[in-house]
Amino acid sequence: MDRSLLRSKFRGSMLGTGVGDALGRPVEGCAPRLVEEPPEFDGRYTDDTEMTIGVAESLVEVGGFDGEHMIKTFMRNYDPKRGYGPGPPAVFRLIELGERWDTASMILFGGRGSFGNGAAMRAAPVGLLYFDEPEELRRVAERSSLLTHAHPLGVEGAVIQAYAVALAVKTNPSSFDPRDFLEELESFSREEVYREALRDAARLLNEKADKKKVISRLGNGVEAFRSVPTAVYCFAANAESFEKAVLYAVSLGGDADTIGAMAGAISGAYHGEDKIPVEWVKRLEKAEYIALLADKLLELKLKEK
Ligand code: F2R
Ligand code: MG
Ligand code: MG
Repeated sequence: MDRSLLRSKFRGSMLGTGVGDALGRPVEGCAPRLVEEPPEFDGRYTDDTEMTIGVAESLVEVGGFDGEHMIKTFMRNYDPKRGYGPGPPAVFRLIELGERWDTASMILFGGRGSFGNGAAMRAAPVGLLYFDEPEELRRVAERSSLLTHAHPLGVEGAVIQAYAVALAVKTNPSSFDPRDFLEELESFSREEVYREALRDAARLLNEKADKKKVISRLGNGVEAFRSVPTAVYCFAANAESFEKAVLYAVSLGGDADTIGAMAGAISGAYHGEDKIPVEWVKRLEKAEYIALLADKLLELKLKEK
């Protein structure tokens, strides 16, 4: 693939995360019926984008994955005003109190670890850097997830989100089939909960299901398994337009910023930067820096070759 197309796709995915997150922020936690109009876009992003920036910064600064560096980057960037779930800040506190960085997340939720979508929502940079190396993608998605989300379903959510971004980078929109896309994700997944949800997503596509049915079958919650397949579906059912995919994602309400961020990451990787409405990118906080991180991820990718 030519370098300028890859650059546009890397930028599209990173900016798409920020745009989807900022668009969903004002309606996070709302019932879908309250999100009938597109929310006002003020460009302010939340923990989803802050952590995605952290993943990208760490991969770029180290030149690959280093768990201790990545968790310290999350801790350095942590701004409580960004609306974090309870899990990650609890892990940061445990580490500050002397807990080991590589086991702290396992203490959460009675020793089961978190299955929240907090690792999946930040997985786009992993999907970009390893878009043509599926085994390495899985390894890094798992290990970067484990830093805060140790439950197998939290981890697998991050793997699927990263792989969806990777597939979107590789896909040429002129020959895209959403059913093949869902099937490939399903065959990559190692957890039956996700395989079943991805099969459900394909059925919903065939049925041209309404929003109520999509929410009741796939979910719009904070659990990774009730939001990652939903975000994938939002992209697959609206692949013709970035704008349509993210507006549809946030219109589902519930965890709207996160479903918006994940659908935006996939859709942005598929369409590239130029298909994201210019007004949204102009208003997005730190858009230039986010685009620069995308460029640095691409430089690193091309250096590896
Ligand atoms: N936290 C929010 N939004 C709340 C409102 C923010 C408000 N607008 C504001 O500005 O203050 N959003 C962000 O959190 C979600 C990601 O959460 P994450 O990082 O996964 O957190 P956590 O705590 O690990 O998991 C979330 C919840 O899931 C349930 N849960 C997880 N594992 C569980 C387990 N093993 N057993 C039982 N329950 C489990 C818990 O309720 C967790 O608190 C994103 O939406 C992001 O935008
Ligand atoms: Mg958020
Ligand atoms: Mg959220």
